[in-house]
Amino acid sequence: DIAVCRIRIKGMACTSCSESLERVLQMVTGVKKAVVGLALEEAKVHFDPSLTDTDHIIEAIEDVGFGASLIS
Ligand code: 9UX
Repeated sequence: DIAVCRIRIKGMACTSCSESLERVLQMVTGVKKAVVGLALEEAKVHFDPSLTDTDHIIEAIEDVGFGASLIS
């Protein structure tokens, strides 16, 4: 199965931020697809729940210096 979550992202200032965060998320084990919206301050992440979870995804975002909190 694939799950989808939405995460509020704080601290992105330009498209390089959102593009690099997308690449970071796509490298997280279990993440199948990640789309980051700069203006929306939001990431939509599709993931395999047998391989990762929202806590891990949020940690990966915080590790590269952005704020992250689960929306849904
Ligand atoms: Mo843009 Mo983001 O100049 O950390 S890459 S602000």
